[in-house]
Amino acid sequence: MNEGDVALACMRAFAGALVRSGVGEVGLSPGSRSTPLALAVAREPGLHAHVHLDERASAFFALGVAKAAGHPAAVVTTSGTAAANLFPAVVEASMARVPLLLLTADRPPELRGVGANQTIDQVELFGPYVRWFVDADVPTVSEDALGAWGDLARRAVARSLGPTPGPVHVNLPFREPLVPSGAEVALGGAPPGRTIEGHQPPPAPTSAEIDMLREMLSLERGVIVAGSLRAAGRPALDLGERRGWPVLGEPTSGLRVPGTLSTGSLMLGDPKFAKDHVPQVLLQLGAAPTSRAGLGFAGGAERLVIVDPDGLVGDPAGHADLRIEADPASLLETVLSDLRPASSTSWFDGWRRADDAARRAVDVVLEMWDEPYEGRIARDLAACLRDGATLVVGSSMPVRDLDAYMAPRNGLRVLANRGASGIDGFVSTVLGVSVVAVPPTFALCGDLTLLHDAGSLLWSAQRGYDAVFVVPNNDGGGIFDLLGQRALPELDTLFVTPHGLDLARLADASGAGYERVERADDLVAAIERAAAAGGVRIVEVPIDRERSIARRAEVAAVVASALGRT
Ligand SMILES: Cc1ncc(C[n+]2csc(CCOP(=O)(O)OP(=O)(O)O)c2C)c(N)n1
Ligand SMILES: [Mg+2]
Repeated sequence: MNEGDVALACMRAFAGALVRSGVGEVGLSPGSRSTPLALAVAREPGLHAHVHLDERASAFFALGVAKAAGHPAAVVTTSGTAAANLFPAVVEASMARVPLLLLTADRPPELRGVGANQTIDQVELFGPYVRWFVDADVPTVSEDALGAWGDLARRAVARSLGPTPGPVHVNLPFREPLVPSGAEVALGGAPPGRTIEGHQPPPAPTSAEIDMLREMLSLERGVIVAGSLRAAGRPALDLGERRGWPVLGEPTSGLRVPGTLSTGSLMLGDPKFAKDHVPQVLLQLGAAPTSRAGLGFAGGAERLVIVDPDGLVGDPAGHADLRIEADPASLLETVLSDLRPASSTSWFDGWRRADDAARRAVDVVLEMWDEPYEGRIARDLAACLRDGATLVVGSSMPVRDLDAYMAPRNGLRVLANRGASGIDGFVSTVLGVSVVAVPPTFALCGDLTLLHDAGSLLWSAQRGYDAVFVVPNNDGGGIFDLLGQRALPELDTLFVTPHGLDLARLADASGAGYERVERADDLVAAIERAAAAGGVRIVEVPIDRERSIARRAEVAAVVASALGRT
């Protein structure tokens, strides 16, 4: 029996308790110091190890799993910069409230701070971005080792789930020899039983908060805006119906469903419409709106009420008159029955007429254009997927285009890394989601977003995942054409960064399937072919930047004129 045998036995107790706490998927990367943990994970029948070369990708992969499952996934790394590579996904998980277990191997205390190879200070490595940090003991045979390691795993899972879900870091020091001899080690104590914790509910709102909410909800001209949310639920729609308030659900809210506005962001982008429709109260559920127009509209409301289960930063401009940390569905259900029906339907009818007119006008113009346009790609992709599908959408223009152009529908789940809105780790996130979602998982992302995580595509495209990436390729970050940087002489070199890279060759090198779509009408058939073929596939849609800028202006003009006629 050596140190490696003891460490493996303890890590097996830890891994077994992870399974009993509902953890199933683990991202894992090669390394020596993590040997006992890696072996324990691989040898635990209830855990599925997904091997990634790059720890950053591995962490985003686990984030994708956890985001789709609503339950933590784990990521295992060796020591040193391997552990530091988890940071971007940790930040995203923290800000988007995604439960994640970070299991980093480390040197034992006597080898820290003395210049040992591949050793950095891993204590509290992720600072305020984790909900809990534990520097575990070096594994030893003790009276209650089974109970203690099991308990550590169980507590880590529980802390990742609440009260505010997020990442938990367990730093695990191991002494050499790290490789077990194969000798059996009998650990003392008994493992804790099966305890699967769910999300812990936020504290109940006070009666003063509820009274104030009722008062706000009794105003006549209200609008409900749902940003990123774990579960918005039916009560928001019931509230809209009862009070005659339009509901504008961002795709990631789960509330872009029939009965809600179809072109809300495009309408709010029309200055005249926004000016004529300032609400007495805007009820924001979850995160702040993604679009500038939505943000401006929320900021211009006479009163702003925010209901969010996690206290997400949902009020960047600091306008809120009332903020309640509560689950929107149950809170709204509580107050719904006390609210009287709207006294007139004119406010609601005005919004509905405008939305119908804008939708019709936008659809007509999108159908007229033969060449691909990002707005139509977003609209058609969201519309063509089967019920039960999951769509992961990248930051930059794709998330905004989906918000602007997606028609309400049931049966589609939309996910995005919008906690910190990075363009990093996208491919890995999608592949993680694909482990949980109905296959295949669909993704919409820009070319830079795909390239940022190209390593993950190279590593994972042939590892049995099922995902279709639809990539409007405008040769760089087209978003900068729509921002103030457009006026700078350095627009291309410092901001858009055209790369000229051939995505077909990237697909070829990684073994991913590939198809290029040149005409707008051909996209849906290409997506269906890719989905039917299985595996990881890229559908590239070339976009001309200058033409896209002109098309966006044309859509805005068409919307303005349709709204002007209502
Ligand atoms: C990790 C990270 N680095 C940089 C940025 C800043 N950024 C926001 S959008 C963007 C360009 C994205 O380009 P692409 O994915 O091609 O989408 P497009 O703008 O063309 O729609 C960049 C660099 C970011 N959000 N995240
Ligand atoms: Mg781009």
